[in-house]
Amino acid sequence: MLPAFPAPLSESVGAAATAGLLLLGAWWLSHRVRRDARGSGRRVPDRTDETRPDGGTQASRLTRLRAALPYDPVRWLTTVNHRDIGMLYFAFALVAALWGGTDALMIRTELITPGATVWDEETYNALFTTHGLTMLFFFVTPAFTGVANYFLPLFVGADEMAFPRVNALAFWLLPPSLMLVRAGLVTEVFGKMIEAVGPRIPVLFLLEPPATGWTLYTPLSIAIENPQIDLMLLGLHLSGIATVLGAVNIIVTVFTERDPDVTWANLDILTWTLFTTSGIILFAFPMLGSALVMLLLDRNFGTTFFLVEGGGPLLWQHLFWFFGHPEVYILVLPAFGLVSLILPKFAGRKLFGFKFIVYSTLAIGVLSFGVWAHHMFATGIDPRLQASFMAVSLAIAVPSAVKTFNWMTTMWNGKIRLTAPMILCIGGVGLFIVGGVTGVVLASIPVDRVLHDTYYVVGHFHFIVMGVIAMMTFAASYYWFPLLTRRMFDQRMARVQAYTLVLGVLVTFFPMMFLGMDGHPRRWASYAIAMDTNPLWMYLHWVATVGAAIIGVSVTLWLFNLVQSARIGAPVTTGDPWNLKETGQFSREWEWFEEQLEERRRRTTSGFEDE
Ligand code: HEM
Ligand SMILES: [Cu+2]
Repeated sequence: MLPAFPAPLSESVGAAATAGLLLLGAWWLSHRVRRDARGSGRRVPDRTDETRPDGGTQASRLTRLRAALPYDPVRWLTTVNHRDIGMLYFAFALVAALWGGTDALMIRTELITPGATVWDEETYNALFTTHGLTMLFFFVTPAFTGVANYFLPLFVGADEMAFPRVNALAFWLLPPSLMLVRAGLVTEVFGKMIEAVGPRIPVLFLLEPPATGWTLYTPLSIAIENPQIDLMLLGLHLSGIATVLGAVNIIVTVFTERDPDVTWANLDILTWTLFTTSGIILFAFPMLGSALVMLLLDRNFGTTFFLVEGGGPLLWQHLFWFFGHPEVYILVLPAFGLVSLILPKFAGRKLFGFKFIVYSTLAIGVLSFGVWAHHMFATGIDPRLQASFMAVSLAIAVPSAVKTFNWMTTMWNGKIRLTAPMILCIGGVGLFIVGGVTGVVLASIPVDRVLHDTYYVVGHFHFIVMGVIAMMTFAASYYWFPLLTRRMFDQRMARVQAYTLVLGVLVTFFPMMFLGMDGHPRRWASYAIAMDTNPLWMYLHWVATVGAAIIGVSVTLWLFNLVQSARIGAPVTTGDPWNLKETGQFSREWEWFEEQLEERRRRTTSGFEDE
């Protein structure tokens, strides 16, 4: 008999599904509205043509509504334009981030009480698994691939990515990947919906949410019988293929599509980091792919790659972390690139030590493959081997520190403008210092023996994943908002949002450091057993949950601001909304934007606006 699916989880998933259906409805409706209004669905005007208030006539509500709705769906499904694909990546990453964020808030809700009272243990295990996987593979990676697709060609002066159709293919592999990883929840909601009006279809209840953790450690991941695990492995494999295709495209674009006056020596900093990241992807993801296939074979075809009598669980850990550690740099290097790009613009000075930032990026790219076993200090591998891995792990802190000092030096004596993206950059650098220093602490073998698998680790990596990686996606969204939408967001609301986010991250993840130092293991659904000896734990969890709520409010504010501003924000009429010309930092993407505006203006004055 299959265990009953916990009700609260399915309810929240139900809500997500309803929202999805609503969105789909709105999309379809927009298509209809457009068809009716224009007599055919073929030629759809550019969104902002209708809403620009400089035309003299006041746009009606319906016109504005229509203009705010998405374009022709057929175009979005078939586009091979790098900017369109970039936008698709952004939309996908946003959906994934909100989904993974819901998981995080549910995790935190469970931890308000010491017992497993809100959701049950099984659900909790599924939540941290899907949260981790969704955030890493379906939020961060697509968000940065979107940045690469939209901006990299503009930066290197290319008309397109090297392989536009491969580009579209890489994107369209992602939605099915996400669905495979999270299928259990989706089919289950479907089953419940059908059950509400008719028969119960048992097959829809076959999949239980995966509860392996994002590291998929064997023997657990082999032993669990749930067929959802197999789907998840296939989904991850598919997403890996998508990521590699994207990376190949980026590498080839940088090599072959550069404008003649863009040389390796004057390649901009963001392109350098995206290029290096793609290089790491090229080596790391096929590694994960092979390991996933081996795991699938062990689960389904009786091979013994990772069984105790065969290769053993330690082999899995070696293979996994040989991918897994480079993966953390795949996530963080583009974020570093964004700091290096955006921070100088609002510090009023050019990036200090440009060359050293490039060298340190390349150094990190290489070294990232040499440190994997620092994740395995507690597994009983040879102590001499551990010492070697400790040495390399400490070495990789050096290039990271080089970057940090360069950012700080860039701000030194600068004319700092505390715009929202700048607040997020400064906050991000500060939080990264906390995350980085705690990482160095963990790289020390004796300390890691004590802190391994405690909340200290969760605190450490969230200062990085949330504190700098997610933070820089927000910063970039503000910085490029005028370019993406030709409108300005509400700057005051954005500043409030930025400060709230920094505060929220501190309040959420600092308590975890103390929990960890106090010995609280991670991945516990219930800590009731320890409450007699550690009465403080519950309060620390409360603080962290309050912090997560603050982050939730902040994210809502961001979403509200950007959605509203994309609809009715003040139109941007200059190619230089951030006054970058003043300090000689008017970069290529803004040049491109200025040209676009110019062309638009020409068309308007010669009366071709609506064509
Ligand atoms: C609102 C923000 C967030 C909150 C409140 C949050 C909270 C949590 C919590 C409580 C855990 C489980 C700890 C445990 O028991 O092991 C966790 C795990 C994790 N989180 Fe987050 N998180 C947030 C954002 C993020 C982001 C932005 C990322 C990645 C970009 C991320 C990646 C991960 C990963 C990889 C794990 C490990 C999952 C595992 O143990 O297998 N989180 N998070
Ligand atoms: Cu590592």
